[in-house]
Amino acid sequence: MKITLISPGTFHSFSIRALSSYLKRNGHEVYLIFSPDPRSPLTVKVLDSIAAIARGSGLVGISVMTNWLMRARTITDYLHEHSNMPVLWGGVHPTVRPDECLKYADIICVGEGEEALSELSSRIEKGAPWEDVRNIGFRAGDGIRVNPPRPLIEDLDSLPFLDYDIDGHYIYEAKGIMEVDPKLLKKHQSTTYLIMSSRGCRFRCTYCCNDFYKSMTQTSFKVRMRSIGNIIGELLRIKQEMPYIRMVRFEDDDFLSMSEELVEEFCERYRLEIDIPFTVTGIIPIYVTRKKLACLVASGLKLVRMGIQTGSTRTKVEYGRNIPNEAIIKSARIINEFRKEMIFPTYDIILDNPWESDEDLLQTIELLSLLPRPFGINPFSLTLYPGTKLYERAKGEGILSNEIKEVYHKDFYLFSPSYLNVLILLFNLFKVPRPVLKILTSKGLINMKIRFPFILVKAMVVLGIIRRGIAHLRVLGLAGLPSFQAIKAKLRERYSKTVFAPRR
Ligand code: B12
Ligand code: SF4
Repeated sequence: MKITLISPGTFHSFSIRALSSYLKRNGHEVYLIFSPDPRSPLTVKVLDSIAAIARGSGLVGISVMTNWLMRARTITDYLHEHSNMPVLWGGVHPTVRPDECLKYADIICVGEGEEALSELSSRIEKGAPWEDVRNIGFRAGDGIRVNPPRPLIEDLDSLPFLDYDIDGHYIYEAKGIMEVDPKLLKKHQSTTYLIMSSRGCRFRCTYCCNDFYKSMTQTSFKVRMRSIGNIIGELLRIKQEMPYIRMVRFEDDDFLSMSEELVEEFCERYRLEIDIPFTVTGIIPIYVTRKKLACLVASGLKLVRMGIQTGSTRTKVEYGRNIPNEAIIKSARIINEFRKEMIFPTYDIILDNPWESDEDLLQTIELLSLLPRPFGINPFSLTLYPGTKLYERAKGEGILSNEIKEVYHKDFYLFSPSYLNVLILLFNLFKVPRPVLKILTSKGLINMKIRFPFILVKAMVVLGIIRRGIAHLRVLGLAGLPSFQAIKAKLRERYSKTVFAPRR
């Protein structure tokens, strides 16, 4: 059967590439459409082209994160107006908000999609009833019906690699839809290849979807790992098919939860068979050990991004990640031992938490002042995604007055330019000397509740990017440096206005 899958906001969609390979292996004909930019306008021309590519599909599937809901809706409404193809939504938002998504989509998939979509497609193709397929939901009578979840796929090695065959792949941008050819693939792929070696996380932070997933599937805190051979196999293929890849980026929720023995096995094979510099974007402090780091650095690890989120003892408990500051400092010190071989690490910090007091933020500032330099900060404005415990708390306390604005369309890069937030951002640029910090954190100054002009925050962010660029050049030269296109896209993603409605 012909199936068209759409990623409305990223070219690096693991989900639709994984689903596509799985469906192809089961004999289906799959077309993929990507929007590399979640803010590119959905013009009527673009929507017409999507409808034309999808024409004749037995199913059109859209991957939906919360911030893509309106885009998914625009595409779905258009397809409903101009065709009779059933539209199926899957991904994190339909999983946490099935009722809301079924106002627009004909069918939804909750949780993992490979087996559910494949079974659904085969049944539709044969004209057989599909209403009992597990993980699938649909409108029934006055309400909705969501079938029971199926067990998670335990053997990740049994899944085919991501679909990077460019036949039948399209990209849409404001100027229209283009067929992916090797040149366009290279342009959007840039020089970095994104990979996941596992699914799941041992934690269940109260602002993250993992908490919901675990309750839904009644699973423990297990991380499902691919075998090292399987990961190396994917990368060997990429090395051969995309010789321009200069950097591999592991996007796992928690890459370092691997045992030291597994890390050693990975490092040995990676160094011998792949030998491309790599970065790891998801690190939880308690899993950092000197042995793991030394081994990874010797195999080409060049950058790590670690989640700190807060230095406040109280907030840590509320976030469900009670990692003591001593453990964070210890991990940061270990990472710092490798500063000559690596680009300085970056640490995620969550700002704008409505339940945090000045005292909590001062504890975060204190923690940052104790971390060995150099490092950078990724400041995020707390976004209360549906399905998370913090969202439920905020709803219960009446904190969210306009969910569309404050959640669905929230820009988590745009944090409030308050005095203490800007003070935290200073650590992204340089070491703040203790005596200066003492003055800056004095009660008198804090109580003045100064708010800086937003342009200052933007300037600080840009300076931070320049600082990272210089560090990158020092360690890696031009290898793996994002292309001008990629930087432009990133800045656009951060600072341009989102367009949801179709434009004529
Ligand atoms: C890798 C990743 C990314 C990648 C790719 C994102 C993507 N959508 O493909 C990148 C780096 C681009 C990214 C960016 C962002 N991400 Co992100 N990301 C992840 C991460 C770590 C893994 C997702 C993944 O690819 N898993 C592997 C694939 C195979 O699984 P999957 O996506 O869940 O897909 C399966 C099912 O959901 C289902 N499915 C998915 N789509 C569809 C479609 C159909 C038709 C069907 C039938 C089934 C189906 O089947 C798939 C296969 O089993 C998750 C955390 C997590 N653990 O899920 C966060 C997560 C998805 N990201 C999140 C967020 C918030 C973002 C950002 C908005 C901000 C940020 N933190 O950087 C940006 C958005 C960028 C943008 N352009 O809009 C949130 C989303 C929350 C929400 N409610 O929407 C998550 C859940 C993390 C969290 N905080 O809870 N992200
Ligand atoms: S550690 Fe990261 S991925 Fe894991 S539950 Fe917490 S926020 Fe989510």
